[in-house]
Amino acid sequence: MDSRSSDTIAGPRREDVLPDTATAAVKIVIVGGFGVGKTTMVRSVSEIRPLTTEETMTQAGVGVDDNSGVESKTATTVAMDFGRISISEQLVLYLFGTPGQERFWFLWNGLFEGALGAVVLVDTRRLEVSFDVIGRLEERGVPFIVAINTFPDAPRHRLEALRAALDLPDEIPIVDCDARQRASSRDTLMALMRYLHSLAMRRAQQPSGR
Ligand SMILES: Nc1nc2c(ncn2[C@@H]2O[C@H](COP(=O)(O)OP(=O)(O)OP(=O)(O)O)[C@@H](O)[C@H]2O)c(=O)[nH]1
Ligand SMILES: [Mg+2]
Repeated sequence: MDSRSSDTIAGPRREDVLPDTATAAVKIVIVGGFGVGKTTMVRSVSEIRPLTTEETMTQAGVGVDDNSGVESKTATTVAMDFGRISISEQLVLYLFGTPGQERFWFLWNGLFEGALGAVVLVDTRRLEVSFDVIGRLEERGVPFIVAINTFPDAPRHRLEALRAALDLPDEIPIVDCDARQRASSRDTLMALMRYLHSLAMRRAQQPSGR
């Protein structure tokens, strides 16, 4: 039989194979309102070909989906994004991007399951879409940082003003990012990992161990 026949299943690409040195894997969710750049971030930073579930936005969504502020958007995530990045030879992050349209938010609970932490992407032109997102993470007890995804015409707020508007405690880091840039997305994930590390250290130092 011709070994190159069309029904031959290709093996994994070399860059998709997890290195033998990887000893720890962590689940991270990238969450935020509609069109804040979640899929863009997973795409820019993933070392494997990311899995995305984007569908074209059609007239059927008019009146159902809220696309105010991002009217030019033509596709939206309907289930999740998935990617992977190795932070070191040992540590691998599995990235799950959530859908932003409210009618798909019921999927979030499954995506939050087992997550060590989250990045909340925020578009300062539409801060209000972040309120519910942050509320849900707080309800589920998933630690998170906030990343301001800088769109060209977005207003620049002082950090304290932003913290007050989002009602964030002082300890929660707020970072700037450009989700289209791999280095910037990676820096954002590193900021989350540092925050998670500091939380774990603080918990370990508590006498009760809680
Ligand atoms: N200027 C700028 N544009 C961005 C940035 N990040 C994303 N975009 C653009 O914003 C649009 C929306 O990005 P997506 O990644 O689809 O947003 P999303 O949060 O996954 O959207 P939903 O899944 O529909 O909620 C795309 O056209 C991106 O090219 C950024 O950092 N700067
Ligand atoms: Mg998306």
